[in-house]
Amino acid sequence: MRLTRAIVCPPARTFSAGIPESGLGPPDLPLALGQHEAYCRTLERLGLGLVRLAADPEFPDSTFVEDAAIVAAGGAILTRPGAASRAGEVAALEAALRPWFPQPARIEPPGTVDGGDVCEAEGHVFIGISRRTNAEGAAQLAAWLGRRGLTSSSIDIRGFGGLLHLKTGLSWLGGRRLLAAGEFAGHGALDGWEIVRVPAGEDYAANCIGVNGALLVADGFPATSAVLTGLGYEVLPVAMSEFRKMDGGLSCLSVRW
Ligand code: CIR
Repeated sequence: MRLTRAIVCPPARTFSAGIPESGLGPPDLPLALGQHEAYCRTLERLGLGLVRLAADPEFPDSTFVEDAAIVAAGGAILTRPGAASRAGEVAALEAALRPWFPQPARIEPPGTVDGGDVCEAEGHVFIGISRRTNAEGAAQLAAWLGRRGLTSSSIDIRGFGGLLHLKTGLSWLGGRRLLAAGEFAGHGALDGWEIVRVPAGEDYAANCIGVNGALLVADGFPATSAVLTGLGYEVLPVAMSEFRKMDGGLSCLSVRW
């Protein structure tokens, strides 16, 4: 499917006050802003028109826009992010989506969903049950996807070595092929799918995004890039070091459709 739009939001001056788990230390804001701009330019080069939100210092994690809204099968659903400090991020996504999706669906309490737990793969959607996405939220999302003609299945990742989100370790590469790290590789929930394993020591590279024929992959993971290039993908390396420090991956910096 050809993508035409993406919503992005640069990191705010409060970025380093976001939820940290990586243990990699605080991000360098000027470097993060440069990396974000390079990410945006890559999307634009690939033909996407960007909706650029203003940085919002009230929400330090608001650069990770994918957690607050999901676009699938021609519709949009606003999430209820699982971290209380992120609940207010949804309003900006709702406003940004309005010109295309004037009446988005919503995850309702007590459901919680982070978009990072949602991996669409050729008409099927994997939903991670995580510390952020609960079973009720996953069920609401599955029902909405079903009404839009998409099948879905859930995977409980809470025992997966501290993974924050499903897509921290799993990405769709196109067709029936998935890129998987850690416990995902060999997991029964992915039976019937062709699994490309992320080489040892490069788990962060599991979060990649396909955009109009190219694959954006985090820079600095040469073994993963080599595997993907060998499979025939056009790999575009994107510097992500400062977002990684705040547990963010490539997918979470945009909502694409
Ligand atoms: C958080 O803990 O919510 C942020 N610091 C990182 C969110 C990353 N989002 C994503 O991978 N989808």
